[in-house]
Amino acid sequence: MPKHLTPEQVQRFEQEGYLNGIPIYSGEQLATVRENFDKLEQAEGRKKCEIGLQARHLDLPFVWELAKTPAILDCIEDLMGPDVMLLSTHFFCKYPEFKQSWVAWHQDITYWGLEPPYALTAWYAVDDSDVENGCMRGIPGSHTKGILEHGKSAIAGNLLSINQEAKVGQVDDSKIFDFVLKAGQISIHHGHLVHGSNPNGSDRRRCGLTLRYIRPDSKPVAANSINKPWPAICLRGVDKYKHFGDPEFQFERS
Ligand SMILES: O=C(O)CCC(=O)C(=O)O
Repeated sequence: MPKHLTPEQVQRFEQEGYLNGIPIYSGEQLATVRENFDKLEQAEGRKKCEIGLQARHLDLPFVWELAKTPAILDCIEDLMGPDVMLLSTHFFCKYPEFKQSWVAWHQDITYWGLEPPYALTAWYAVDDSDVENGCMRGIPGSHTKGILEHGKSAIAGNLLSINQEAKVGQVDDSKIFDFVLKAGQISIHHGHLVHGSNPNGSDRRRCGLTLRYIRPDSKPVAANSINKPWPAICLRGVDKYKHFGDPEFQFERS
């Protein structure tokens, strides 16, 4: 039996490549994450917060706590098995004043330099995320089609690290899934799922924290899109491969 998901959810994930609307935090925990992010935003500035906050679980306890939240890890374990490593964390924050910012269609795993190329992302909604403020969107079932060719986007404002864009051709709007989430919920997507997001057309912030998980057998074999070694760490089960060095934390972690 799965630990957190239903067998139907596990099956749906296999078919569609994603799950949506899984409640994780509410009440005080939800508010604490939001307060912590608001402070971080004040300290770092909004431009940096768009996509400049990578691997901050190494210096911010609230990000570390989220990454190892048992309910999230239970879901990940249900989908990938008992050995779970955190590859990294990355905020994606879209503000009303940066009207051009969007995320082109892409598959996460393309530029991560991992072999086997397998990863899952839990996208934690710090804020409510909906069609108006540019929630994530994805193409159901696209994770089964292998890795597509990626080129450069011709449209300004693509937040992805090297302006990558998957060559998906014309996508039928009626087939696209919108990841509408309430703050405190997560979606989970497969590393091969084609996904992206539109600009924020509202007057509200849309902040999400991506938590990237892999199995210990995935090995870093090529350069990656963050241009430094992944700060991967085992959170569940056993890492018998030791493909990654121990990341340095800037606080006494529990
Ligand atoms: O948050 C977004 O708009 C996009 C997130 C994304 O592309 C990802 O999780 O890889």
